[in-house]
Amino acid sequence: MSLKAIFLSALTASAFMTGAASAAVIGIESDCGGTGTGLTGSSFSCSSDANRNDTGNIEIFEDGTGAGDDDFFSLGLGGTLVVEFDPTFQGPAIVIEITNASGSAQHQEAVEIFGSNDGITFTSLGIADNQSGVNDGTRGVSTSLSFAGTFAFLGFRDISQSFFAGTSSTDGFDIDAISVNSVTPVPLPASALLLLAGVGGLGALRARRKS
Ligand SMILES: [Ca+2]
Ligand SMILES: [Ca+2]
Ligand SMILES: [Ca+2]
Ligand SMILES: [Ca+2]
Repeated sequence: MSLKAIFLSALTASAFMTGAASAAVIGIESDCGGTGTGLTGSSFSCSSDANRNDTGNIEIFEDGTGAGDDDFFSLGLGGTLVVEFDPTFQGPAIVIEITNASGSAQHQEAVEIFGSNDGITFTSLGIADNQSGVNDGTRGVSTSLSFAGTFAFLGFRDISQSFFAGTSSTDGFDIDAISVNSVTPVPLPASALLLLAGVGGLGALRARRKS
């Protein structure tokens, strides 16, 4: 089964929340809350807490704004998450991580973030971690990631153990909320539409003359 088919078959409206009025998140898949993703690594271990394996805890915003609400999804150590958007998005992307305490040094966690346009080939966009992000003073650490280009898929792969040697993390990077900037499709100007209509009319005329 192709990844696209997996996304569509796994699509459930209740599985995620969208912040924008025009819902443009068309799929979400994860190792620990679903059936795997195009980013799946050789091994991963998920949280033993079922609530942390619920991707519905991730609020997704597409207007560049957004805030966490303290419930979250744990990627799992080495685990991945992929969200598909339509229309596409551009940077910056914001991800809000949850720490057990403000800037907890015991639960160091990090994630590599990827972009893709086909859900198969992923490009690394950067890394977020809960030690260098902006702490909101309670539990959320916000990281804003700038990158070039537009993408349809946003991917995450937990790298806590390789990024922080000796971390005590047992369930990897914890995602409270995600925000991207949707790329609004540019409508064709009226003159272009008239031109297209004219070209179409010409073709019809030619077809009539030939017959
Ligand atoms: Ca929530
Ligand atoms: Ca955490
Ligand atoms: Ca965690
Ligand atoms: Ca949340």
